[in-house]
Amino acid sequence: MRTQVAIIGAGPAGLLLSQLLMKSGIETIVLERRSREYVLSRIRAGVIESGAVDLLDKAGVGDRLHREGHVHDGCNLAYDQQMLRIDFKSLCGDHVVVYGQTEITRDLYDAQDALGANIIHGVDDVEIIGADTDSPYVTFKHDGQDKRIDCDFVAGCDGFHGVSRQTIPDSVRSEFEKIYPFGWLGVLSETPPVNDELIYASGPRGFALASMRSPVLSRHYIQVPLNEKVENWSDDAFWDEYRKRLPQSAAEALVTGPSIEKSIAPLRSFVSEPMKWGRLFLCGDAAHIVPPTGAKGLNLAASDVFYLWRAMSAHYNDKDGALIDRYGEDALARVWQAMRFSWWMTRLMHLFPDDPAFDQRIPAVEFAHLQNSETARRNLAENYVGLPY
Ligand code: RFL
Ligand code: PHB
Repeated sequence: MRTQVAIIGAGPAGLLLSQLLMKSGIETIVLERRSREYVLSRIRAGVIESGAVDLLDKAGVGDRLHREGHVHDGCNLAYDQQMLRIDFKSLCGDHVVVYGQTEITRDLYDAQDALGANIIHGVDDVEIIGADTDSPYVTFKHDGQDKRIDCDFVAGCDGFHGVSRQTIPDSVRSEFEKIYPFGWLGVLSETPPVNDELIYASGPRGFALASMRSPVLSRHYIQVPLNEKVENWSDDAFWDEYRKRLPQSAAEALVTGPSIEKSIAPLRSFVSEPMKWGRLFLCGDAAHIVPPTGAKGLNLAASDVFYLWRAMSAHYNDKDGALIDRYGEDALARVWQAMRFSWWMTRLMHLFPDDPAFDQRIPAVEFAHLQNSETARRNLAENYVGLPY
């Protein structure tokens, strides 16, 4: 087989890249380890920056998002029962849209089907060969047979556990990592949200987040120790703890019900550099992970895809290779901004019980500063809604 761009991974990064490239007249083949049903069953992000919405519109997959997604002009921080609204609209004239990653993935699959995309599911043993030469290729197993795709470029969109990043030799690659001493226990339930906007709550029992997908579908998270097991959390135990961590008005509004998904995700900050090695380009979680507190994971995958699509369009359609050479620098500049913000918001809102007493005093004064200073709130708002591409 031969194509122009071989894409490893059919998560949001891989599917969106394939969709944008195909619409620009560039050929792709997407290789995905899992089945389509599995990819579509993953419950993940829910807050979409308006820059990512614009990109989904450019890809021709924004219609359902505009119909069914919910525009949020603000969010709330609660600190020991005190609520502070961050009014995105008045502070920076922008908003975010609440629309599940699962729905975005479904919209992308539908759009890719309509374009006749070649997405091969259930592949094993993917290897990227010759990425530092002019004739790279990808080998893999499918239906028990060895296969090979020759291509111009390889896009590594295969998430944190994929093979693409490992293809870059250790001598070239630098990794920057911070592991946090807790995870998020998340529950999805067919119940109305406790509030019409998100509430990020910090208090003596730890962090909680009240989020949502729709007026009848809610997403809830609590901070739990890193070694916690999901089996130890019955629905009742979750709701009891969650209620205790929410501000009173939200706790009173809480409607509980059976969980339809429950899982624990560890929190980490991670960046691998470079994001371009020869003809291999990393996009999304393959190159970086943020703790979910700033809602940036999926949004960063989208901005990487934007830079790569722009670069490849210039290369194929305008015969201009300058943006291809700069892809890594362009993407990483925005990645590090989101790293800083996600780390800062994680420090602000969570308990770090093993930190020195000095460090533990800082979040309360940060919160007081946010309450007293419009400049501080604007800083938060501008980062939360997403820095420009
Ligand atoms: P994905 O979504 O992980 O997709 C990568 C795809 O590559 C496939 N794959 C391979 N395919 C072929 N060969 C291989 N060797 C392969 N190895 C892997 C995988 O099966 C998969 O289909 O990465 P992508 O596209 O970069 O998208 C990034 C986002 O998914 C991610 O940033 C966010 O979902 C992060 N994230 C969250 N972000 C938020 O903003 N808010 C959240 O609430 C939130 N919750 C989460 C999350 C990520 C989680 N993960 C990864 C464990 C909750 C979880 C559980
Ligand atoms: C979610 O709804 O899953 C969500 C929202 C905001 C975050 C993280 C996750 O910061």
